[in-house]
Amino acid sequence: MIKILFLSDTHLGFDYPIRTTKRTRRGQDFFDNFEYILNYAVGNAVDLILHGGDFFFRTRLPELIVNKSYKILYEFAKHNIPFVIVPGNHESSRLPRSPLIFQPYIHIFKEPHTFTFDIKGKKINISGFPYESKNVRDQFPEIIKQIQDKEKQADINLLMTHHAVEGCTCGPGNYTFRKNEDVVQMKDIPMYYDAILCGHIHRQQILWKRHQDKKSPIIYVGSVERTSFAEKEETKGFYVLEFDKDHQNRQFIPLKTRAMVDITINRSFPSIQELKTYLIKRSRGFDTNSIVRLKCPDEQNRNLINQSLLKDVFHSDMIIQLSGWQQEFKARTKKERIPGLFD
Ligand SMILES: [Mn+2]
Repeated sequence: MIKILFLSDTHLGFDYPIRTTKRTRRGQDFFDNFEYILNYAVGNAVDLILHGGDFFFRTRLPELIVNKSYKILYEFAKHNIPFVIVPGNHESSRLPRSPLIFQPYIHIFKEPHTFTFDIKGKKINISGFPYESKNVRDQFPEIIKQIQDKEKQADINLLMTHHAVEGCTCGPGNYTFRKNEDVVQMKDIPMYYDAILCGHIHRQQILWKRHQDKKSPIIYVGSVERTSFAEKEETKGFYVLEFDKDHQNRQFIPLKTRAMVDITINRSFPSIQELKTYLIKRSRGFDTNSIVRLKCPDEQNRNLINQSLLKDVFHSDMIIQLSGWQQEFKARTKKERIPGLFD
């Protein structure tokens, strides 16, 4: 049996403090989940790890982030488990160079290509291509042809992409990707892959490519942490895929993530004390490390809120986002200088 671990969208560096700060930051959460997955791979004798892209949170990165991330990969490479990455849009289809990742066990797609592995007497082909920013819809068939030319059919054939495939969904309104130029068309997905492994869409989901009586799963594993409130209801995790003769088995393993919660203040309060009591009541039961989005459409209410009120109501491990009025609040309350709430 071959065990393959699939993860994606680690967005390393997201909200990671470069200078010291008193405010609670989320940066380490992303690293923690990434390292949790690598430890899982070692502890559970995984044969191969595949990363679906957006390894980093953006293209131009502080050296501290690059080194911190690559040192983790460098250490992991000592376990001799091959690690394959398909670069995503957040890293502009390429990862920063570094001697730390010139390792025989680290494989990064620089062009359409197939990496071949011999594991437990089985031949495994991992095909893929870096994120294509120009009209992937029309270019995809040609890209597949380039890969196909190099490909010899193996015992297990997988395709990796960092793109939306027609029919995949995201966001609170279940936005569905259809025919735009940044969407791969279902009809263009070849039938000969045992599975298509995708990054880019942060929601875990499985689509199916069907042809006659055959079908292949198109697997979105999602991100390892929530990067926006659009993902607040989504469970984050990673897949362990097991391939045994003609059988494949999938297990989605959830990760710990910070809760995202909303409070909307939609009645008016005569005094600061009454507003405070209301907010304390509303936030009762929230995890102490939640991300709280505070919506306050009424200007009179907004004017009652100051830094010390927020400090009194919310736990210091919480992250408070003022939806649409953060700048206004900062400007109005900057003289209060209560450390830790916002930088
Ligand atoms: Mn992403």
